[in-house]
Amino acid sequence: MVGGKQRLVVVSNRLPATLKKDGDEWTVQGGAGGLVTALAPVLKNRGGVWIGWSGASDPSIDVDSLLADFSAKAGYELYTVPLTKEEVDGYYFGFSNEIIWPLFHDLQTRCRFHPRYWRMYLDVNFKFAEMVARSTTPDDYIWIQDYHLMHQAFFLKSMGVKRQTGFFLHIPFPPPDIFMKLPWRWKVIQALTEFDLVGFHTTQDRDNFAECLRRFQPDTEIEGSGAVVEVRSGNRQFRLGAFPISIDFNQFNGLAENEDVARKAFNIREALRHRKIILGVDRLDYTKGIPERIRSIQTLFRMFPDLRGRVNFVQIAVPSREEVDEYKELRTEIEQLVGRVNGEFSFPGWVPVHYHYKSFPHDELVAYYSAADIALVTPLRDGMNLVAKEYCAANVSQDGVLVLSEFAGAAAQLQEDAYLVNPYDMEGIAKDLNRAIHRDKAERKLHMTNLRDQIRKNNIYWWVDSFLQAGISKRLGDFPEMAT
Ligand code: GDG
Repeated sequence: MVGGKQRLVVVSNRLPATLKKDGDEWTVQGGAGGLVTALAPVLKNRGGVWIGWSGASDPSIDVDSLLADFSAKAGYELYTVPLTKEEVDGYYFGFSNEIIWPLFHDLQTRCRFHPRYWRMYLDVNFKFAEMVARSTTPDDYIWIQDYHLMHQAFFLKSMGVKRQTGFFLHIPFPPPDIFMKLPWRWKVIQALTEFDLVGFHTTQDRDNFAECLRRFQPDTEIEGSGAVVEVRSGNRQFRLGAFPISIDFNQFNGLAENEDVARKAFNIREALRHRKIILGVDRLDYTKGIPERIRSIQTLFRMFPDLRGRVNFVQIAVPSREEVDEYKELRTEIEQLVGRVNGEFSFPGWVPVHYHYKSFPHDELVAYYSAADIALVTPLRDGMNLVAKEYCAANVSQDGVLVLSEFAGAAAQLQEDAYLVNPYDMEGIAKDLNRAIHRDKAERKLHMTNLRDQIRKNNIYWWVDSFLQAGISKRLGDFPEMAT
C-alpha cells in the first residue's frame, strides 16, 4: 500500500472524464475503456490526483469548472493538460494509434512511421511532464499509464525534477523482431529505463522488453526470478514486473445479483428462449478480431447445422476512434459480415447474429454477461482483456463457459479453465464452441468456479497493491505474488 504518507498521482493520456459537445453545450462523461474501469474505484477509495487530457481542444471552454462536479463526485482531484488539435493529431492519432498501437499488437503492416508523429509525441510528453512537475511534490508516487507517455520519467529527469515513478503498459510488449522495426526504438527503450519500475501484464511481455533491452545494452543484468526482477543496465538500476490487471470482482458479482440487473438478464434470456447465447463484447478495434469471430460463427453453423435455430451470437461493439478511416472501414466490414451470416442462415423466428453498435450502460452490460451461456473473447492480440474477467465475475449462476484467445494476456492466468483458441482458426473455434455448448453442467460449474476464484483473489485491488509495493518497497520480495 502507498500508506497514509505518500499521495498517489495517476497520469494518463485521457482523464477518466471526457468532455463532449452536445449541440452547443459541453457535457462531461465518464470513460468506458479498460484503464478507467480499472483505476476509478481505486482512486476513489484512496483519494489522489489524476492528470490527463480532457478530450477537448477548444481553448474557449473552461475545462476545470466543467470537471469540478465530476471530481467532487469521483472523490479525487483532476488536473487537465490542454492539447491543441495539431498536438492531438500528431501525438495521439499519429504516434500512439498509428505506430505504437499496431506495432505492439504485432500488426506492423498497419504502422505509419511518420517522423512528425515522433516529434509531436516528444513535445506532448514534455508538456505532460511539465504539468506533473508543477502539480506534484517529491513525496508523491507518480504512476504513469500506458504507451502514450513513455517519456515522462526521461523528461522529469531532464528538468532536474526528482520523483518516484512507475510506468504500466496496458498493451502487449512485442518481441525484438517486431519492436526493432520502430525507427526510434533505442530512444523508447532508453526512456523506459528512466522509470523506477516498469510493469507489464504478463511475464512474456516483461521478458520481451528485457530481450530488447539486452540488444540495446548488452551489459544488462537481471536479478531475481519472481514476478518482479531487479535490472542493472548501463548506469541505470530499476525494476521490471508482471502485474496482470484485473477487475473489481465484487462490483460485477454484486451487480449481477442485483434484482434489477437479474430481471434485465432474465428478459434477455426470455427474448431468446430455448437458445444458447454466445456473447462478444469489445471496443470496435481491429485488434479485437471481430470479423474473424463472425466468420467463426458462420463456420459453426456450417459445420454443425443442428445448431441452427438453437444458438444466438450477440456482439456488442462499442464505438471507438470513430474519426479514423481504418475504424470506419472496420465497422463497414463487420456490418457486411453480420448481414452475410444472417442472410445465409436466418429463417422465420430466428436471426443468428444480434449486433449492437453502441455503448451499453454498465448494468445492462452486466445483464448481458449474466445472461450469456458462453463468452467468446477472441482478440488477435490483447494486453489483458478485462471482458473475459468481467464475464466470469458476473456469471453468478456459475454455469457459463469462457472461450478465450491464446493471444490475450488473460490466457496466461485463465488457461486451465477456459477453452483456449487461436482467433485465426475458424474451424478450431467452431469445434470448441460446439464442445462448450454441449459441456455438461457439473463440468461447467467446476471450471467457472475456478475462474471466479482466480479473479476474486487476483482482483483490481491486488493489482494496484502489488504494483505500488513493487514500486515503493526497498527489498525485492516485499510484495505479494499472485494468489493461485
Ligand atoms: C486496454 C488493453 C487491457 C465494453 N463495452 C461496454 C463497456 N465496455 C468496457 C468493458 C471493459 C472495457 O470496456 C474494455 O476493456 P478491455 O480490457 O477488454 O480492452 P481495452 O479497452 O482495449 O483496454 C487491454 C486494458 O487496457 C486494461 O489494462 O485489458 O488489453 O487493450 O472494462 O466493461 N462498458 C460499458 N458499456 C459497454 O457497452 N459501460
